[in-house]
Order: sequence, then C-alpha cells, then structure tokens
Amino acid sequence: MRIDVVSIFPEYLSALDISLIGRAREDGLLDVRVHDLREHTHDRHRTVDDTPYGGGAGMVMKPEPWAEALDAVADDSPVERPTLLVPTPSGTVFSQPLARELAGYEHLVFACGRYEGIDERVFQWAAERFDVRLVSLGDYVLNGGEVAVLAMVEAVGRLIPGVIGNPESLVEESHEGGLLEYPVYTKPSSWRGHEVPPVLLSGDHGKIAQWRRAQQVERTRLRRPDLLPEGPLA
Ligand code: JE8
Repeated sequence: MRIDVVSIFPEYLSALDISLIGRAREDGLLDVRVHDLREHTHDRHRTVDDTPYGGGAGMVMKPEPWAEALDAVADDSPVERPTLLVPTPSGTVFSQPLARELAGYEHLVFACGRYEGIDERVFQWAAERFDVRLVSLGDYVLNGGEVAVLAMVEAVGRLIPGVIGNPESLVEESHEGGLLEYPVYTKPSSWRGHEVPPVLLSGDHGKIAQWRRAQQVERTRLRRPDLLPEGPLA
C-alpha cells in the first residue's frame, strides 16, 4: 500500500519510521512518503496561510500550495482516483470499520491542516482527482491533522496482511467483535497482594474462553454500554 502525507510539519510524522509501521516500510509492505507543503510555495516567506474572509480569529491555509502539492501526489499515484483523507474536527468519526475499508485501498493521501483549517474550495477541487473523505479522530480539539494521521495510519497499516506477525490477534480484538477486550495478566501470579484470576491458571481452555467472554460483556456494559444491543436481554 502507498500512503502520502502532506504537512507543514513533516518531522511530526517521524513516528512512522519506528515500531510496527517502520518495520512494515522496511519490509516493503508499506510505501509511506511525507511531503512538506512549503515546498509548494513560491514566495520568499514560503507562505501557507492568510486571513479569513468574513473575519474571525486565526489564519486559514491558502488553496494554491495545497492544489500544487495534491496535484503532484495525484500525478504520481498508482491508481486513477486515490483516496484523499482530510483530518478535521467536522468530519465523520474515524472507526475500525473505516480503517478496514481503507486497508483495502492501494493509495491513501492524507492532508494535514493547521491554523483554522484549509480553504474549503480545496476539497471541492480535489474531488476532481480524489475520493475525498473528511474524517475526525474524535470529539476533542487538536491543533492540526498530524496526530490524527499518526493514529489513522497505524490503525490502517496494522490491518495490511503481513504487517502484524500473528494475524490471530487481529480477529479477537476489541471493536471488531463489537465488545471491549478482556483483561490480560502475566507473571508473577501473585503481585503486591493482587492475584491473577485462578481460572486463568486452571488449564481448562473452555472455562477460560467462557470467563473471558463474560469479562468482555461486563466491561462493555460498565464502560461502553453504547456498544451493546438495546434493552433487556431476550
Ligand atoms: C485541526 C482535529 C481531527 C480532531 C484536525 C485538523 C487543522 C477549526 N479548529 C481548527 C479550531 C481549533 C483548532 C483546530 C486546529 N486544526 C484540528 C483537527 C481533529 N482529525 N479530532 N480534533 N481536532 C485541524 C487545524
């Protein structure tokens, strides 16, 4: 899979050089290219922002550097219409099903805004060359799209075949099964007065699976009741 990221803080994306995603890149499973938006400015000060029409606080990202940067990425795309993902607090909330969908695509492009965001016309224009998706990491305020891109690239990247050593860990996990994860423990079995639940030491794999499922349901009921089916159990 090919991923391009455009940002005024390309060094922010250096986290993609390490760990699981870094390894996937070394292994040739992922081709991640980070671009500096300022390379697509042509004035002395490499200006990417200007004052908002209509007034108001802060600055808005100018359309011209974005169009030039995105044109360059689209010209170099392995596909006819790559997917352009724009992190924004006014987008649809990113989710595991969306990560799954994106993991099936050949080319993703992320546009990281800063300041008060990117001139809205960029998204209208970009629809000529991209499938444009405005996505939010969640209902809280960040200073720009970079942190959201780190999260989304990690969520998508780990779903690409070969990126995770043990793909079994992909099926069991939270948000694919619709329940939260069960609690996990390791040695020592007794630690600072806290014991590992004895069932996990019993060697009875049927009972362990049953216990873990019950833990998942109980945690979900307590912490994320919104994930459970409505009403009293049939
Ligand atoms: C961003 C963001 C995601 C999330 C994403 C991109 C670009 C209009 N507001 C802009 C005003 C306050 C500051 C904002 C800064 N900003 C935030 C996000 C996001 N994805 N879940 N929260 N925030 C930009 C500029």
